[in-house]
Amino acid sequence: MRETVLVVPCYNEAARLRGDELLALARDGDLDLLFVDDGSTDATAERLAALVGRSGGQASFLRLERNQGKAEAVRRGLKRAVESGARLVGYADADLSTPADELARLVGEARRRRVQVVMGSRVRLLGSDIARRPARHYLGRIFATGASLALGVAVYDTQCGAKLFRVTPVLSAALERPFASRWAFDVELLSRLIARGGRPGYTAADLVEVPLQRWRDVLGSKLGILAACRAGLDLIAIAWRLRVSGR
Ligand SMILES: Nc1nc2c(ncn2[C@@H]2O[C@H](COP(=O)(O)OP(=O)(O)OP(=O)(O)O)[C@@H](O)[C@H]2O)c(=O)[nH]1
Ligand SMILES: [Mg+2]
Repeated sequence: MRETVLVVPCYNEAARLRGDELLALARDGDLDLLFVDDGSTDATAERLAALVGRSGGQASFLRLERNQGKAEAVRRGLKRAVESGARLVGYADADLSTPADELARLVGEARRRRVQVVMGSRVRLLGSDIARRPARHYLGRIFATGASLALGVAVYDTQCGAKLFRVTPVLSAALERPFASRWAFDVELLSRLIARGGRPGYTAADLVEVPLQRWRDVLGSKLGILAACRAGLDLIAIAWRLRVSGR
């Protein structure tokens, strides 16, 4: 595999998957794609097989037999990418909510900067085009405040599905066991990466958020109000675990 591998978790994405744009990103950005078919029951597997077939060896896919949720799909993909010898790994949503050119910019930042983690951040600045439904935006602000309190690090947006990680022993250790949270796993992953107590890990200076110029809320999200509530509970559980057992 190439030095940079982008994991794309896919659950019933036959309709939303932006296959050609992802392949173009791989070609132009000199990276490999690893699709994780998360037990899809629609035509996702067929679409992925076709994409892999015309990727010139730049895409592969991992199939999970039953649906395990985005957290486990991403973890399994990242683990596979690390084991394949990649030096920089990351993940992005199949619907390209974070557009391909923005992903390319994040990859560039991660390659260039001396940091361990680069995260896309949906900051609504004048001059940028972050199209999110108002309810999502405000719920997101509440969630980010909770995430910052839980982590003890000020972070604007933990839930944007575009992140890159330098491959280090700290990252490998963080991917070892499944996440306890299904919907707040990005926060749980960060909690595993940040040094705490005597455990080695990153400081806030090792992590950067890059404000995105463009981001789109793509219809067809499978994240409903129930999942949003569960994400809140997940956050409380993460904060609790950090305070009580330090991990
Ligand atoms: N919802 C969901 N997504 C999954 C699952 N497994 C993998 N994914 C992938 O995770 C990515 C994000 O899915 P979305 O349903 O858009 O959820 P989201 O982006 O976290 O939330 P929204 O802000 O509502 O769009 C997509 O690439 C999905 O295919 C799963 O079990 N459930
Ligand atoms: Mg989405």
